[in-house]
Amino acid sequence: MTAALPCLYSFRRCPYAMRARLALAAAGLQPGRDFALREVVLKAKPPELLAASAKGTVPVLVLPDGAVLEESLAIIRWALDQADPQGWLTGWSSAENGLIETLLAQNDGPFKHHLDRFKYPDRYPGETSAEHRLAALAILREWSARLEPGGWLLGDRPALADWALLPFVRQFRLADPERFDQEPDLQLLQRWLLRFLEDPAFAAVMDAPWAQRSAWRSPSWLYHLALRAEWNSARQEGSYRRSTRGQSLEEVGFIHLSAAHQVDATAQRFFGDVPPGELLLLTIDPPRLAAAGLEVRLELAPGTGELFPHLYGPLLLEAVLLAQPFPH
Ligand SMILES: N[C@@H](CCC(=O)N[C@@H](CS)C(=O)NCC(=O)O)C(=O)O
Repeated sequence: MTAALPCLYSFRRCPYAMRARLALAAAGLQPGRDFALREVVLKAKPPELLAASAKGTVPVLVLPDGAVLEESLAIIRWALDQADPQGWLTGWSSAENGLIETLLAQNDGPFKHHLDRFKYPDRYPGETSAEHRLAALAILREWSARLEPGGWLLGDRPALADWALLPFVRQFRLADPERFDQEPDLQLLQRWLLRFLEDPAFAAVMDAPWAQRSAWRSPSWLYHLALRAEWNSARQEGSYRRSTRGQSLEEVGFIHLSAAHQVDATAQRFFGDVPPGELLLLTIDPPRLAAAGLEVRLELAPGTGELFPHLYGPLLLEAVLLAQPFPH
């Protein structure tokens, strides 16, 4: 039997998750081989993530002994403890280590505060986006000045501080790239960011197997493949009543569902010819079906010898957590 692997819950576009993935990669750890990676969607967090870490943020690393690291910096330090061949955290003086801590605190504190209020004004009514942009820019100018001697925050080689701040500066730029690129007094920082954006190490953690476009399928959830047009009609009608392709709930008596591990084979068997974009994977929350008195039975599917979940009744829209294009 193979030993259980650490498990990382991650979200492709999250800057905290990006820096954790960068550190794991720098330590030479690989998803699939050294740890399992579960890509999540923030609006439908899998129950396994919430059971491990009730605060529900990513990244989270669950270790085989049950220990849970629920802060990106804790995950980074764990990774670098395994191996730190690039010297993210090794080879610095105690004064330099102090500076790394200060930069991390400045990023995760004031910079992130202003970044959010600049980038997502709708989420912060009463706040002035432009003022927060200026406050964030003042911090960026400070960081830019630090790059003067060697091109990195602490001199001529990157430290943890560089890797940990870069995904957030990238986010700042993404809010208004043209304006960022033309911003005066920021040339060194613009170059520092560009070098990161073009770095294969960054590209690697933004692509499979480090970052999947599709969410991890939880064994706690159930799934159903639906034609987009039929799902759209169901949303107008208030409930979904297709059993499987070409058959209704009324004709069959139940709706065919799949467990997480059965989705791919079901898609191949019944939906292989559906044009891209026309097939959706519905993620279903069983407790919501149960709360509405709807029964799911595990029953043998003829010809497969396999048990499949069957929903005896209509699929409530409220029980569908996600409807995502399949394959993604
Ligand atoms: N201090 C945490 C912050 C992580 C965090 O806030 N992640 C965001 C995504 S970028 C999140 O999971 N938010 C929860 C949500 O949006 O529901 C860390 O360093 O790991």
